[in-house]
Amino acid sequence: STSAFIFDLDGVIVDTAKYHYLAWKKLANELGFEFTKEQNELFKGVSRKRCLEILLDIGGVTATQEEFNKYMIEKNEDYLEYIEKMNESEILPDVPKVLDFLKENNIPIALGSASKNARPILEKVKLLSYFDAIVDGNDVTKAKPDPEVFLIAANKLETSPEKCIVFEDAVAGIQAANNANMVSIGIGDAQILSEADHNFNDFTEMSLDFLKSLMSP
Ligand code: B16
Ligand code: MG
Repeated sequence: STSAFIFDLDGVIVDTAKYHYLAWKKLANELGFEFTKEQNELFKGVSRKRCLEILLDIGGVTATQEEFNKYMIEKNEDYLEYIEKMNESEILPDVPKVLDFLKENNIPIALGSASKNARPILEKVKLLSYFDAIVDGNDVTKAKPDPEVFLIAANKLETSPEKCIVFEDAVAGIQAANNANMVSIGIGDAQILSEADHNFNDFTEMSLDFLKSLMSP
């Protein structure tokens, strides 16, 4: 089988973390407490349900199951209002260049994201057609650092895990890639993503020669 590339969404292809933050902050304020940008770091790569559990913990708020479900819906509706206004200008630097290069080399490409909103976001920024497979929050039962999301992606691309290269911005995502026996590439702070096989601040720092070197002959 050939090599394949798997992209995380939030923090790798687009910066939707800022919209997640605004929506969580609104909910926190409504519940009577503050939610900071620093605290939002803990939410990266984490499922919506887990994020709400952490948020309520931060605020020291207890919720009934009914309230919990209501907060989940409220947060997502606010988040979707931001997504609605997204366009190509929000694609992170050099992402199209990397996707085009992989396409030119006939390399299969998958998305491996914790988000249940991955498809509409890729549609909004007009990148959906690049992906041969999409695995997102609707497909998985176990969250990163469990390797499930990336293993399903490898399976869909009909390649073996060892042939897969994963781009991730979250610690749990790098761990998930490592747990899947894939090559892990950290996009972001190398100190935070120190478990990755390779590190880059963003795609502008990654040469096409480096990408080529990851492709099996
Ligand atoms: P949703 P990724 C993750 O996306 C985000 O980093 C995380 O902050 C968010 O809570 C999660 O998706 C779920 O998103 O509420 O849209 O289902 O980084 O795995 O692409
Ligand atoms: Mg991410």
